[in-house]
Amino acid sequence: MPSRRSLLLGAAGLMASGCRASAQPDTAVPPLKSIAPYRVGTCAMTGQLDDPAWTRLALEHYNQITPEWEMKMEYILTPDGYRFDAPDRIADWCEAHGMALHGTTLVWYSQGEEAFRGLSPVDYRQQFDRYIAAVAGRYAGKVRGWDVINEAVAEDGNGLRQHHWAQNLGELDHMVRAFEQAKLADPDAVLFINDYNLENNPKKGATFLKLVERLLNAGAPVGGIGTQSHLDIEIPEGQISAFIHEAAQFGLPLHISELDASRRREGGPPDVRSVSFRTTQQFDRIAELTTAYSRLPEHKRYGLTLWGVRDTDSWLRRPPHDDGKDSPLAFDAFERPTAVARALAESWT
Ligand code: 9MR
Repeated sequence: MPSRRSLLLGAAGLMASGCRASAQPDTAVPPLKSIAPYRVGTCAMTGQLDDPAWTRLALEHYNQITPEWEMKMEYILTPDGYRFDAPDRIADWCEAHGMALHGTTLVWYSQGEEAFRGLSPVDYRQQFDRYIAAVAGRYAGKVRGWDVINEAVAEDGNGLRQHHWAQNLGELDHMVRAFEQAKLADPDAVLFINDYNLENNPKKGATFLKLVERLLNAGAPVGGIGTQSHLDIEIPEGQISAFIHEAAQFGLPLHISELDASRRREGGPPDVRSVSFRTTQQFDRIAELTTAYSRLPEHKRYGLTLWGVRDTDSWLRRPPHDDGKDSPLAFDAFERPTAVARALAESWT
C-alpha cells in the first residue's frame, strides 16, 4: 500500500517513474484554509482582483491577504502626495470577502530615498513620522498587522544594512521611531520586524534575532517576528526548525510572511538534479517548516502567507529569475495543486 507521503507527493512520484506530471490527474488538496490551524495568506495585486481564476483560487484556499507591492512607499508616496487608490481597493476587497489584511511595509531600506533626498533634518524626521501616521492610521482597524521594518539585516548577516533611514535617523533609532509611530497610529495592529534568508543563512538568522532583542531592550513596541521564508531547498534538515524554535523564544507571534521555495539553483555549475529529486527536497523543507510552526503554541502563530497563488504569479517567474518552469508556490499555471500544496496539506492533516 502506498504511504500517505507518496500519495501526497503525487506528481513528483509520477515523474520519478518516468511519467510526465502535467499529463497526470492531480492529487487534490482540501481548501488550505479549512485545514490550516492558523491563518493562511497569499499576496495580491489589484490587477489580480479582476482575474476570475485568481480570485476563485484565492477565495477557496486563503483567508488573509498581503498587498504584494501597492501598500509600499514605492506606490503610496508620489511627487504629488500620497496615493491610496490601489491599497484602498485591496482593503475593500478583503473586507467584502471576509479576508484578513496584513500590511507591508512601512519602512524598507530600498525605498523612499529619492522622495526624502534634500530634506532638512527636521523635515526629514517630520516626513518620516507623517508617512507612518498617514498610512498606518488609514488602515487602522482594517489590518491585523504591519511589517514596520523590512529587511534590516545585511545580506551576509554581518550587522545591519546601511541606507538613508539609518544615516539620517540612526541605525537603531530609526527602527525604534518607526515602531513608536506605528503604535501611535494603530495601537491594535501587531507590529512586525520582517526579514529573509533567516532559515537559509543561520548567521543572518542570529543577527536578526539579536536585533529583535536590541529593539525590545530599547523599548520599541515590536509585537511580532516575520520570517519571509523564501526557502532554499538545499539547506540541511533541521536548520529551518532550529530557527523557528529560536525565534519563538521571544514569546511573540511569528509570521511566515512570504513563503515560497524555488526548485532552481541560481548561479554555479549547471544543475543536473532531476525534477523529482528537487521536488522531494522542496516537499521536505516546506513540510519541516510548517510542522515546526504548527507545533508552536497558538499565541505564537500569526499565520502563514505564501508569496503568490499560482506559480505564474510568483516574482520567481519574472525576469531575471524566470526559466519558465519553476514551481515555487502551491498551485501551478493550470490551478492544480503542486508539491508545495501537498506538503502543506500533509503537515496540517
Ligand atoms: O513580489 C514583490 C514584487 O512584485 C515587487 O515589485 C517587489 C518590490 O516591491 O517586491 C516583491 O516582494 C518582495 C517583498 O516585498 C520583500 N521580500 C522579497 C519579495 C520578493 O522580491
